[in-house]
Amino acid sequence: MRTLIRHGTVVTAASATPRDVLVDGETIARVEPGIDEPADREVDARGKYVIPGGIDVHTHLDMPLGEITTSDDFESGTIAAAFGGTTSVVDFAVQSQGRPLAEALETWMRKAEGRAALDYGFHMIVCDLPPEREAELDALVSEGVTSFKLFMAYPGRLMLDDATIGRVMKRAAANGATVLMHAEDGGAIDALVRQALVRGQTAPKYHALTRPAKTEADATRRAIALAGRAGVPVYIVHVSAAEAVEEIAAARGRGALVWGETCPQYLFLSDECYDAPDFEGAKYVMSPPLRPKAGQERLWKGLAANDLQVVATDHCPFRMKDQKTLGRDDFTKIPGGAPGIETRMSLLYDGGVRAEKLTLSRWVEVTATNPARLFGLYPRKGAIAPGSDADIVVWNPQRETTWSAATHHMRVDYNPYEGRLVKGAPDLVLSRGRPVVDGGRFVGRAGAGQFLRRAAR
Ligand code: DUC
Ligand code: ZN
Ligand code: ZN
Repeated sequence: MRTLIRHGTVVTAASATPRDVLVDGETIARVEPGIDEPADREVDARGKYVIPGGIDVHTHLDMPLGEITTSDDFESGTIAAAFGGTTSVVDFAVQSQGRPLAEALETWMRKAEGRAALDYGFHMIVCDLPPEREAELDALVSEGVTSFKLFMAYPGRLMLDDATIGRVMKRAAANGATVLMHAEDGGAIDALVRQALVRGQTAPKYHALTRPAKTEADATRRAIALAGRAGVPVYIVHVSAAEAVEEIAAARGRGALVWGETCPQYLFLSDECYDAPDFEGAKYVMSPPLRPKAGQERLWKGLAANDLQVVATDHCPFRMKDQKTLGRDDFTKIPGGAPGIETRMSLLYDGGVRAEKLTLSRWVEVTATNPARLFGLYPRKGAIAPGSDADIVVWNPQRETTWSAATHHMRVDYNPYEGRLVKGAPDLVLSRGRPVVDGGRFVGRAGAGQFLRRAAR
């Protein structure tokens, strides 16, 4: 099957130029002006942008948390992602304490296989690793799982001590993996949480009040120091606080190998959401929490100036109806996380490019190209170039969407951006040359997605 996309503006991380794109089978064959070749399908992209499909390197599909599970699985989640202009996800396999890492990978492979409509890869969340089992990390790298997420928060569950973090980092330095860090000071937060509960402070807003920005900034600084000692690059996930951006910017200024990811919720929503009446604030219970509005400009500037390199979603959906309500009388029991896999590209286009905070190329770079570069997928993904996978979005800058739980495709009963009007949406989404979303309809297939073996550094 050959598809010729004509008369569009091809936007890459480097340029925005009028080009035609010829797709042959699963890959891009030519990117040139005025291609005149026969094709099975011609797409008129006049007035539209032709961009590499979005890559969301931070999702939690079908993820158990205690007795419950995130409400999107690999089918519903990747379909929703496609509607939003994303064509690949990198999700997190989670090690069970004391169990082999390979077992977690197998479990997550089974969750995705036959269900994912888009290509998918995995990071591994490592929550315990005695020295004699470090070789398991090397085995993951050979399987294409080339990044490990570690936690500095959630003592007793996911948090690692500095010695273990140091060992995993050294091993990653040697086997070419990258370390992702959840940077929040778990000890300090736990103390604040216990105090709040003693005082009877149980409402959702206390989730945010017990995780102050300083706990994020302090942990960020420590993560960078530990990574520096081990000689491994560290990618700080879900950066929410201006103070944490300062730590990353300062370290990069000193030449440290550190990258920062933020998420739309931290760019567009603020801690005022926790003042919502009744239990509504639970919609925004996530870690790190939403921060004061005043700090958002620092995140935007950080993205524009390359202090931060990636916008991913941390898509971690739980229903309000019967999941978030588990914490009605105790904020510590509210499952943390919010949906966003579908809304990322349009929010960033509307509130970033149209608002003149990001250039078109930077929008593509932080949503697709950098995620591919940092996680071993480039130039197969994240590029519009001959030889790259034909993961292509024809982006209509005029198409409007009013985000709502009533019409979105994520399998969750609320949308954090309910009622927000955005301009810019995909007209056509191709995954390895095959249409998955066309004119607002899903035309792909659950199970068509392939596992992405990612390269090490
Ligand atoms: N960290 C994440 O990255 N996602 C969900 C919860 C968390 O703490
Ligand atoms: Zn995290
Ligand atoms: Zn996450």
